[in-house]
Amino acid sequence: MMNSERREHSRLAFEQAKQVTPGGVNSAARAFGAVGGHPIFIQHAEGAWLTDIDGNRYIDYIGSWGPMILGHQHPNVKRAIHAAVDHGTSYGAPTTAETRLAELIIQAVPSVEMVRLVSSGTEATMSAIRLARGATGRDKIIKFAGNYHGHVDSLLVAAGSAAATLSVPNSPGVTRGTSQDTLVLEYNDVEQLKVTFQKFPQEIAAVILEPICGNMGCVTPTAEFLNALRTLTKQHDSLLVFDEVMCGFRVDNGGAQKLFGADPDLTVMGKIVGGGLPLAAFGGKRWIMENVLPAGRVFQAGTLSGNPLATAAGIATLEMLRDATNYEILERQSARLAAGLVTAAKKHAVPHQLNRVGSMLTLFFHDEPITNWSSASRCDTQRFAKFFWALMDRGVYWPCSQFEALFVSLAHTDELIDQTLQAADEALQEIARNELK
Ligand code: KE4
Repeated sequence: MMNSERREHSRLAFEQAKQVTPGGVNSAARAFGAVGGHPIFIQHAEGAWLTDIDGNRYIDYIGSWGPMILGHQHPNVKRAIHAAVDHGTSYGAPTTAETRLAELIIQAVPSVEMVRLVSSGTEATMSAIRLARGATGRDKIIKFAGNYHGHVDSLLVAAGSAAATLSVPNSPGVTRGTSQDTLVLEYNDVEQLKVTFQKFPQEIAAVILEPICGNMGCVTPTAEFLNALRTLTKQHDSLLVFDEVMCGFRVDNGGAQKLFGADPDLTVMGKIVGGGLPLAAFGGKRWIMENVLPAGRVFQAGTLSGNPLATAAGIATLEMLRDATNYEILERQSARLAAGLVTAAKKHAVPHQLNRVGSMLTLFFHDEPITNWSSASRCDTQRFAKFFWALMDRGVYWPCSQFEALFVSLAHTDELIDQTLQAADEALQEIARNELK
């Protein structure tokens, strides 16, 4: 059993980091804001393991927020990066590796006929939104509460007045001018989608969604919702944009669209596609993508786009993931973990819901079905925080928010799943006992 004293170096490192970096982190998601305490600073990662700077080891269920589906330091990925680095690190000129990675993406993702590589998921969604507006000549974008698409100004919005579905900025610095063309609807609400298209006929450039949500915890679309999205966007000449930054290559080699048999117009990808290095992509139907500069007039560029080291890591990762047996292994291991978590929660009478698609899942601390942001937001986040730290003290590193998905990798063996379930059982027992006091 570990305790906070054994994270003293991380605590001191955090104090030092806060002197030079806002909040001591380079991404707000890592600051442990939702669970309290301080983040742990990582020294080493290998397979399914993280080691912090105090020497504590953890079974890792964040996997760098999704990219590490093969496990940390997979030999194929390491070999590819080492080979690439001997030829330099960045050229600002095209390479055949970028074409190879684009071909692998196009072969895997059913709706994608052309692709542009960028350096982050945010950059990919920002570019996809600009492209959708440029290709349709329209301004309005529909997004859904609880969906996160990176820190794109026009998507950093919250539901405004429920009636109008008009949005309001949800960060200082996002102007009303930027947010006024973004409409925020409730995920899985078909009626609201229909009404909104009727209200803004011929004004909606695109609808963007996480086809499998990870950013309110794991939430899946109903078949009715998916059908309505495709039918209404086609009917109104709007584009359907799947943000598969998280679920792409995660739930299937072809992502959520392959799993659901969906046919979006544009797809945004990230995380796994870069094999753990900074690389993301947006792609889709050829007639749309050929609007992107210099083929077309929609501006898009990037110094490190298609970086040689990142494309090497991405190619090695996607080549591995072409073997469907990987997804059979991920399904088996993830199903074991999910079943064990439910058994433990039931055993200790802790209200819970577990949503899972393949190797992305969330144990929600709530007893009603979690189908959208309004249901997810009713989770007991205090209880989640206790669970998080009880797992950390038992060497299991869970996502540091109730509103995130956890990820199982190919490195999560039966033994590690069992070790995790033992820790989860003790953690849930501890919660149940403390709450009865
Ligand atoms: P990045 O800019 O962080 O590479 O990607 C943004 C993004 C876009 N779309 C989806 C569906 C995403 O999940 C993300 C980023 N995900 C978060 C975690 N849920 C990244 C964690 C972080 O920001 O540190």
